[in-house]
Amino acid sequence: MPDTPPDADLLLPILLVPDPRLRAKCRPVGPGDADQVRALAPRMLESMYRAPGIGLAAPQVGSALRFMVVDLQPEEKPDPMVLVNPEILAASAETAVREEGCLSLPGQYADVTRPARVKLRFQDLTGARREVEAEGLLATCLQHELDHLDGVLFIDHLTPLKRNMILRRLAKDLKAKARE
Ligand code: K2U
Ligand code: ZN
Repeated sequence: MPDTPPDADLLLPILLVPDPRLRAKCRPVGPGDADQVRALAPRMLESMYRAPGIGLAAPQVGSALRFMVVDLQPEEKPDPMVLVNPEILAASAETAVREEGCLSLPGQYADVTRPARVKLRFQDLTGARREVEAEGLLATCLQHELDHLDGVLFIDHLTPLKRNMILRRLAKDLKAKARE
């Protein structure tokens, strides 16, 4: 067995558009799901760090449960967040535009307008109720991941013209990669 890094077998494949599981409307995490969430969350974090990325939502690894992981500074001092059953309590009327990408649409980027500040309520892995107020990249990332839990992708916030351009380019890139 080649000397694979210790956490390599932890990695989960990240689903790519147009996989229908990315369009799932995820169901709330209940007490019966605790073991699955506790088993998946660390593997989602490993897969996210390896991508690299700063966020990953359960449907991106094929789980239709409402939870996501986020870590804005994976390199320096990792500060992983696991957000279970997250919901937006408040969003600013003020918006911000930021270029977004998505691990499920590799190589595709576009400007997306979203509320500049959001307040989320969620449960952490211990089940404790938490709240977080975010602005900047964290606000963008949390809203991007929360969209995933409703089967919404960042391209759904674009004009149909831009969305179709990205989908065509992605299909071409993935076909070319399959031929390599
Ligand atoms: O959900 C995902 O696919 C991970 C996303 C999260 C994200 C998208 C847009 C803006 C912020 C976060 C990204 O692929 S993570 C890659 C990345 C890294 C640094 C800055 C922005 C995006
Ligand atoms: Zn994404």
